[in-house]
This record gives sequence, structure tokens and C-alpha cells, in this order.
Amino acid sequence: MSETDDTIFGRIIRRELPADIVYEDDELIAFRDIAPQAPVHVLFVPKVRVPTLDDLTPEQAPIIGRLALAAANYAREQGFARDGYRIVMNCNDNGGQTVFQIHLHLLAGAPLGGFGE
Ligand code: IU
Repeated sequence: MSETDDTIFGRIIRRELPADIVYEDDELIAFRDIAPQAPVHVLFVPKVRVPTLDDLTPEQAPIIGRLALAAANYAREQGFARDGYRIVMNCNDNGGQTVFQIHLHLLAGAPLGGFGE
């Protein structure tokens, strides 16, 4: 059983809630954000339960690499890697985190501008 079963993303992993899933393997799932902030907005979520980046242990550090690699592979396969994209991970309230299972946002499909613009 997934360890993420107390979040909405756990319910997506278990197919209890619908999502537009674009990638899945033994360790992570990727699906389109329901409120996209760019033409392409995909979330990469590990199946292991980690509420926030602040909870990540040294042993769990490879999870971040797997999320990033999956996002990079997706961008390359979809043909927008050379145009570019942004990956974001929010942590806790001031970071804007609303779902407490770590996830990487992949944003692409248009110039995204700089911070503060
Ligand atoms: P955040 O980094 O925790 O703020 O990101 C959570 C994202 O999850 C946010 O962009 C939501 O639009 C998105 N989301 C979703 O895709 N599906 C859902 O059922 C829920 C939130 I709730």
C-alpha cells in the first residue's frame, strides 16, 4: 500500500480520484495540475510519504533526483526541453505549499519571466 494515503495525491496514486496521469513508475507518478499556471503544468509526486521538503531525510535525498530526472525526461520527450521550463517545489505556508506530500511542479510552454516580474 502507498504511504501517501493521507493526502489527496495518495488518493490519486491509488486511483480513488481521477487525474490526467502522464507518467508513472514504481517510485513516482506525474499528472497535470488541475489549476495550471502555464500551458504545461505537471506535478511529479513520489509514492513514498514525505510531507514537505523540510521532512526529507538524507536517506530520502535520491527521491528529489528521481523527480527532477523524470521531469527532465518528460520535457525532452514532449519536445520543449530546448525551449526551456521551470521546476518548483514549495515548502510550508510561506512557500505556498497546499498539499503536504512533496511534489515538483514542471511549468513550460511559454516564457515564464523572472521572479518579481
Ligand atoms: P503546492 O506546491 O502544494 O501549492 O501545489 C499543489 C498543487 O496541486 C496546486 O498547483 C494545485 O492546483 C494542485 N492540485 C491538483 O492538481 N489536484 C488536486 O486535486 C489538488 C491540487 I486539491
